[in-house]
Amino acid sequence: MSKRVATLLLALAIALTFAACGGKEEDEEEAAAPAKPAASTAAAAPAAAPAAAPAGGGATITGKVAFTGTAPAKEQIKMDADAYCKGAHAEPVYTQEVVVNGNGTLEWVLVYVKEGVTGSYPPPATPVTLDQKGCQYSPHIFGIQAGQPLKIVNSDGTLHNIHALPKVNAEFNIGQPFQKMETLKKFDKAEVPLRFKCDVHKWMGAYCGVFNHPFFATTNDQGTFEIKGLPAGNYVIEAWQEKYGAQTQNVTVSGSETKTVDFSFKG
Ligand SMILES: [Cu+2]
Repeated sequence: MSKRVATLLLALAIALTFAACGGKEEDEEEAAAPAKPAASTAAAAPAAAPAAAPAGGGATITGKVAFTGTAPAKEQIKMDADAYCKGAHAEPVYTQEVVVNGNGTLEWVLVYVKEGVTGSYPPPATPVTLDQKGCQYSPHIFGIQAGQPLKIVNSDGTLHNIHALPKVNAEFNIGQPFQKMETLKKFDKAEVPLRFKCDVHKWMGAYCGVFNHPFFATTNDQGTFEIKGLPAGNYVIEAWQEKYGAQTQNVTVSGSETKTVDFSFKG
């Protein structure tokens, strides 16, 4: 019995020692953090720059992309050419060139700051994933930074080949014959739009915008978008839709305000 008590006391003592050490380390880190900028003035600045916050600000641009006029008839994709693709869907699949949401807005519109960004925004190390799933690209439209990794994934048990068709970046065309294959690519220069197609399944298509900054978004199934972290300034905002083209609007933001910029495309 006494041996057991001793063991318990020993365990408690060890636990307290660890807790004390942990606490001390935290305190040291907390104390060290604010002191850093003062201690290592100019030399530390470039090292800190790649973090998410550096040149950014606190303003937000949000809005929605409306659709007016007559929506084009939904076009069903016939996947009969590939039994795997056909078997991957229990429900009919439609093209995503024009997707009018139930609330009269458009999905898959790329909205981005076209002009006005100053400062440097190094590309994130985190990749953007472009999946091939059910013989469709996911996402259909997306933004990526120049130099940011693009992870191309084949979630299907059939051959896809991903054929990027840039105008200013380097073209590539790679086959992914097996399920779960992954390929990392990147684009070096800003370019909007940049098309992808699959030479095996002619219905497969996707677009991305390549930017030198992180201020871009794609409208969702409510037709809305949000661009956060903008520094104060005057900006030209562009909305690009693959069938209806591009529209621009000017906006000025300051501080941590949120400005609304709505667009409307006519069918
Ligand atoms: Cu394919």
